[in-house]
Amino acid sequence: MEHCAALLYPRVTAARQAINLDGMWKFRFDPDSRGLAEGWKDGIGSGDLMPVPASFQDFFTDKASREYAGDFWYETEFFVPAEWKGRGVYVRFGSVTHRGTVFVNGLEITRHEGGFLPFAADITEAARYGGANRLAVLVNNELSETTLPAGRTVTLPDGRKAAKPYFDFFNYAGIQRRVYLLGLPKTALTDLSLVPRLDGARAELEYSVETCGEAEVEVTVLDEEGRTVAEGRGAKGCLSIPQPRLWKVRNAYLYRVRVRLYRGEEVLDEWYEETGLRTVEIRGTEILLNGEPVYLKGFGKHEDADVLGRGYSPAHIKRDFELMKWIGANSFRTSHYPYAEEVYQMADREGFLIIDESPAVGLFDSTANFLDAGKGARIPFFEKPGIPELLQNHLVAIGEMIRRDKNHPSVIAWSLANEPETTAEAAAPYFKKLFDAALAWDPQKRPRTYAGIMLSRPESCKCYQFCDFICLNRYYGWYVLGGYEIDTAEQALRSELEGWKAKNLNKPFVFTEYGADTGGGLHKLPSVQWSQEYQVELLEMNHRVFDSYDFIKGEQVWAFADFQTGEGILRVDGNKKGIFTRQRQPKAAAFYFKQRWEKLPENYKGDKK
Ligand code: GCB
Repeated sequence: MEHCAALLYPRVTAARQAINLDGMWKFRFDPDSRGLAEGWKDGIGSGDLMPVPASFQDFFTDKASREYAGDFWYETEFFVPAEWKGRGVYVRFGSVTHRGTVFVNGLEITRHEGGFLPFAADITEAARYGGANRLAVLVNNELSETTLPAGRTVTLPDGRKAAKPYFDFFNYAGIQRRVYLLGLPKTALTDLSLVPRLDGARAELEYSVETCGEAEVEVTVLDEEGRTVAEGRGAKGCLSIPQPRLWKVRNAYLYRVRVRLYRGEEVLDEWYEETGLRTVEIRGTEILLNGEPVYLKGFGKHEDADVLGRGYSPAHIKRDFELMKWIGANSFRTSHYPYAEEVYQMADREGFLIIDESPAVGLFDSTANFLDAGKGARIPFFEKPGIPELLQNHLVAIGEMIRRDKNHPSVIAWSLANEPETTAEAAAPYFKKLFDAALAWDPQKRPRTYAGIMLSRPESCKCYQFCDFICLNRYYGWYVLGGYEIDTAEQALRSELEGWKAKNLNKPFVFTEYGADTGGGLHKLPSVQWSQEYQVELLEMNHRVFDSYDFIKGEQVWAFADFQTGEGILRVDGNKKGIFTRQRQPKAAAFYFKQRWEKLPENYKGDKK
C-alpha cells in the first residue's frame, strides 16, 4: 500500500499548511459522458452552484436530478501561494462517492475508486504557483456487483440510468466530505502507527514512523495539559508513559503524540495524532477493554440528514453524540461504511467504542433490491465471475480504512462486511483472505468480525469461524413473526441462540441489528406494528432474550435515527427503525433505552475477576 504525506489528517503545524476548499463549487450532470471529449476538464462551462461537502441529491426539486445515476462534474478555483514552490502540494478529498477523477489545470492527476475513504491528488507539478488553478472532478455514482457498496445500474426506456442498490439506504453521492489544499514538506512523515501496551500499572506506547526522504525522527508524548511525558528518537521505539491515565469507556483521556522530522536543527516536518492508552482483547466470551469486561450498548447508524444527505455535518455529529450520551450508550457501528474522520475524533474524546465497518454491503445475490435477498439467493454471490475484481476492491477498502483509523482508541474492532452471503461454500475462501489481511495490516491486531444476515444460521453459516466475535443482525418480530406472533418470534430467537450455544464457540456474540419500523407520531393501544408501543415491545422481547444468555456481550439496535432509502412499498419515505427521528428527536423507545442502559453497568455480564 502506498503511503503519502497528504493522507494523514490535515493539520496546520510548523511545517504543514492546509487551506480548506469547501464552499460553493460549480456542478453539472453529464448523462451522456461527453464531458471528457468536450474538454470539461478545462472548465465545465455553465453549471449550477453546489455546496461542498454535501450529497447533491436532496437539494433539487425535480425527481430526475435526485435519482440521477451516471457521471457528474464539480469545478472550483483555488490559489496556490508562491511561497509553496518547492513544497509538495496536494488536494486531499475526505471522500468522493463512489469514484472520482481529479483534473488540475486540465491535467488528469489521479483517480480513486470507493466513496468513503480519503485520497490525495499530488499537484506539485501541475500547480500554478502564485496564481489561480482550476480543479475539476469527474464523479460517478453507478453501482455494480464489483463495487462497494454493491448493486446494479439499469437503463430506463428513455435512456436515463437508475441505481438499483443491493442495500437499504439511499445511494447518496458527490463530494461528501471536506476538501483541503495542502502544502507539505518534501521530506515528510507519511505514516504513524501506535500500539499501546499495558502491564499492571505500567503503560507503554510502541510507535513506528514512515517517512519519505531521510530525516531524524523525534516523537513526543504530551498529556492533556500539554506537558511532555515521554520522548523518543528514531523511526521505531517503545515509550514508557509514567503515571499513565488510561482511555476508558465513556471516560477518555487523550495523549497527543507529536512527530517531528529533523535535519540538524531544522524542523522538516511536524504532525500530531491524539490517541489513548487502552487495550482491546477477546478472551473466551469476554470483550475486554484494558483487561476489564465491557458490554456494548448502542446503535447501528448512518451518516444521513435532511437536505445534506450523507454530507459531512459537524452539527449532526455533535447532536448525535449528545443524544448517545443522554441515552446511556457506549458504542456504535459505522454501518455500512467508514464515516468522516471527525466522527472518530469525537468518539475518541467522548470515550465511545466503535465497530468500524468497511463499505462492503450488498454482497448478496439480488436481482431487484436488497429485500429480495432475504428471500434466498439463486446464484451464490461469491461464485459470480466478478468476484476477483470485487475482492480486490474490498481488500483496498479494508487497507485504506485500517490505515486511516488504526490509531483511534475508539476503534475496537473491524467489521469487514455487512450481511454478506455467507451461506455458500464459495464465501469461505473470500472471507479468509479478508480476515488474514485485516490482521496483517492492523498494528493493534484488533478483533475482526462481519455483521451476519438472518439467513446465515448456526447450521448454514460458512464463515463464522473467522470472526473473533460474532455479530448477528436479527429481525425476529419484524420481518418474521411480527405483531401478534411476537411470542413465537421470541421462541424462534431463543431456538437460534440454542443452536449457536450448542456449537460451544467460546466467543462473544453482539447483536448488531434488531428493531422495528416505527412512525414518529404513531401510537396505538394495544400495539400494532409500526406503532411506538410495538417498537418498545419488540425491544423488550429482544432484551429479555439477550439477558438470558451470558455469551451475548452487546446490543446495538437498528437504528440510531430514521434514514433515507430508495422508494418502494416497504419503506415509507425511508427506513423508520430509528430510536430517534431523522430530525434527532426521541421516539418512545428512546426513553425506554435510557432507563435500561443507565442501569446496565459497563461490565454487565462480565466475569468478576
Ligand atoms: C439489515 C441491513 C440494514 C437495513 C435493515 C432493515 O439487515 O443491514 O442495512 O436497513 O436490515 O431495516 O431492514
